[in-house]
Amino acid sequence: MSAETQTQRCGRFITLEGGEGVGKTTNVGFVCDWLSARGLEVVRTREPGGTPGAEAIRELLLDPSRDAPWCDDAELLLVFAARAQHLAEQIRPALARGAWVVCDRFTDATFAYQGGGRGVARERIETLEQLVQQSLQPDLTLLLDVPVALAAERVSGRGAPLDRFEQEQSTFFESVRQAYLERAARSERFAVIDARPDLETVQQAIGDCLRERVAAWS
Ligand code: Z5A
Repeated sequence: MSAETQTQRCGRFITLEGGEGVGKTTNVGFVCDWLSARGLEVVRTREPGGTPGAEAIRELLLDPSRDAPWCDDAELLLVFAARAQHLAEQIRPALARGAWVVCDRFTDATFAYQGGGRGVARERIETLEQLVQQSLQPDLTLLLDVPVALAAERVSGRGAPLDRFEQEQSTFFESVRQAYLERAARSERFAVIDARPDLETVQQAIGDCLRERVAAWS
């Protein structure tokens, strides 16, 4: 195994997941502040993206003005190309030096969007996951769960132009949500957070979860 694919881990890896508009970006900041307040070195990042090369791939993936959509395999490979660069350049070095990495989306998003949403076979995604990540998995995944209609209201409330994924139909997002919930039910790595209430209540739940998990790790 190459040095690049093996991570000597001292830090912890926390991901936030969920459909569009559930509050991931808002709450990534809360998680980072919560950890920093405890004296930890925190690296905030996101997927697709997190490094200049991976951000360039993100642009390709999200651009709504493309004449022809990506075929499913191209989309899947672009997602993992961005992830490979992100892991090599940012995530693995940060974990190796003992930083805590907080990432807005990671491979669970691939299982939810490319798997649940587009219908790509789970085995195909698992093959690339193994190739790119080896054994690296998040220590904790906060799955923010909101009904699709409420999430869509929050996205339209922001008034920003919609990217290529945000232009999908609600049936696509129902499949994405279902895929996330099924995945969460199969692994203790996940904490499902009811993200319907006001932000203060949601962040109280996230703080409670972090307190419990971090205590269990120390
Ligand atoms: N994608 C993929 O297909 N495969 C992959 O492997 C990966 C990604 C990694 C880009 O992701 C797209 O890439 C994504 C899937 C695909 N597409 N989609 N859809 P992204 O994370 O950048 O895009 P996003 O999911 O669309 O993120 P978002 O729109 O920024 O949503 P969010 O981060 O979850 O929500 P937010 O911006 O924090 O909050 C939305 C609004 O709601 C905002 O005005 C907040 O102030 C408000 N808000 C948040 N929480 C609350 C509460 N509790 N109450 C009331 N209002 C709230």
